Amino acid sequence: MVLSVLQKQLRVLPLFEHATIPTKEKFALKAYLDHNFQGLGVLGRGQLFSLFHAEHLVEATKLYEVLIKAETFEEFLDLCHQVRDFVNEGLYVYALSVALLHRPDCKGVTLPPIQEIFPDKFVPVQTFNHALKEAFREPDKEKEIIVDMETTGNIRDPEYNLSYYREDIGINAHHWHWHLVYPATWRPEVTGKVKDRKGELFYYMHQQMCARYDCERLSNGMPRMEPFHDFHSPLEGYSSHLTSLMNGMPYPSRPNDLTLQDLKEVSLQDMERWRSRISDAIHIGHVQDENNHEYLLDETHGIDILGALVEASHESINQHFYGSIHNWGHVITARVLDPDGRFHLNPGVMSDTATSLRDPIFYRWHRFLDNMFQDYKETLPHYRKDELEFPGVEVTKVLVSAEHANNINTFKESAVLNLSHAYEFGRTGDVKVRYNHLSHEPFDYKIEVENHSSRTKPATVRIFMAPKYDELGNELHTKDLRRLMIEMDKFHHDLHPGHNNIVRHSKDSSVTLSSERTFNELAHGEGINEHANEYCSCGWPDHLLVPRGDEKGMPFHLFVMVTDWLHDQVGDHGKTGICVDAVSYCGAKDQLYPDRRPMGFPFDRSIERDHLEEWVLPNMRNTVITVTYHEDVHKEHH
Ligand code: CUO
Repeated sequence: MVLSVLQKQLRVLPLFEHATIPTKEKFALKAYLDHNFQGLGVLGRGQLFSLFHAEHLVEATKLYEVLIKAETFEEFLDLCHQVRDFVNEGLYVYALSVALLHRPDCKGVTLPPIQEIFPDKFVPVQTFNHALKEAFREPDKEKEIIVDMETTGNIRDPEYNLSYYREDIGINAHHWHWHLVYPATWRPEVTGKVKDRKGELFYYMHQQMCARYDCERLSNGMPRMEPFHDFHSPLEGYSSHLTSLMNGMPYPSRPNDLTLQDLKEVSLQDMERWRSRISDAIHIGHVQDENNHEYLLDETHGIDILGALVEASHESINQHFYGSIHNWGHVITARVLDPDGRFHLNPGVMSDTATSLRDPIFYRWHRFLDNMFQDYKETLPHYRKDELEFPGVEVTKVLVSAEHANNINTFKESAVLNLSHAYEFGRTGDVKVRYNHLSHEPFDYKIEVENHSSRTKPATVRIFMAPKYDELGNELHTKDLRRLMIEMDKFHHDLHPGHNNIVRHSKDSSVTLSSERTFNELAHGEGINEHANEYCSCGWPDHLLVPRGDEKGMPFHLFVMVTDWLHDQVGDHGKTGICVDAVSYCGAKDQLYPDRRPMGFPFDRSIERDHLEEWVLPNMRNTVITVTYHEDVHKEHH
């Protein structure tokens, strides 16, 4: 019960109801009386909190560390009550969420969906307005009201074709939760918890988001994205139609052809300097800390070191020298309309992890960073045969079983989002928004494997997909193909001697979140479950597991590889069973990343053959399947 009180702390509405008007003096007094509050209350209420902005992060880190370190649960709760009326609203929700995820006495508490806490970060303002009007017009105050989500553009902007994807509520919520689980400023020495391979996961999760975006572009007949590469080139425009509930001002729209400007905190020249220092380090093969101590970018740790350096996170070897190129990239892009703050505009969507995926520049920016990571991967040798093979194991057949064999159907599905937890409509009936999202039919992978030995062999099954053809209809070669390979699933399976039939359902994917409970379900106690099905709200949405494909049936490679689990395992997977639902992109909470291989293996390094078929070994199998999009089919989400 106490835990559900805590979940309700995350409701934004009461933040307005109870807030005494905070004054600097009042807070200064509070900070003076209690050292816990020193350094808090810096970011004003109503300002948009950005967890890419160094100063905001310092304050948020201070708060979540205080909350995590509170010795008893009562003390923790008391601190929450004391601070919520004084600190910035967004910063409070972020810090409390991080604390909830990491306090041992909050085990089993499920975070409410961020889209219900801050629907203004997910729903266009004209839809809010529409909902308000309907709520006002309807005399029966108990009646539920549902309005349809408005669009944010039209097809005169070719990028609008992808808006259903970029503005999808599930992927934006995933991104918010990912950054909660992996705060850039996480200090294991203070919190007592090490986040295994955090830098590498930063690289891999964002690499996969870019790969998935390009699969979606090709599905829509669009060329793959053009990576960002020049800090002085004009940018494409974007309008999110979002307005902040916190301060009533829009996330500004960016017209076409603006160029990035210096901020007082960081200049474009700083960014360019950091880029060349990182690039030099990659080519020399080591980075150096502030004492000129060198760290090799070797096969085992190189990518983890680089991920932390590029982000930059607390683990960066030398933030002073290599900067914080990724985080400032978000901020500098978000502030392109008001770089010196003279107009008091909100920053654009790029500054917020719950909104940044909406903007086409997000993917181009992250692809630019990914190109650096790939430069490093290019310095590593190709995988040798003995690193790829699994002697005595042969994958003989792979089939996707759905309505039609080796075809997956996709379509649009509608779902609803409740606005009533964040917005006061003056009625008891809920006010909801109906929106459409892409989805796919459920399917099974049927994989036949021969174990030619006489012993049971524990195995890891790895499944990837990538489009067969590029935007011009040419077959993709491994050089480009490997960067489009999206992870679909990865799981453990014991191979008995002889013939094995493996059946795996799409819902069980290690990439996706199995389900998400709404605020109302949580309020009825369904969110607290200390024994089973615990998860941390981080995970790719199941409805976007499969790229859209096209109306004709778009060919995709379905690549299956079986490796030796005895080699892959890390020793403690499954130890506690907390948050192990979507491990591929989110890791396993408080555990080692449950796969010893480099993330993205075997496609993380360049492949010496042009054609996938020439490279596959008996423990791999490549099958071509189709993904068919049905414009006319429309389903309700249950
Ligand atoms: Cu997740 Cu740039 O880190 O968005």
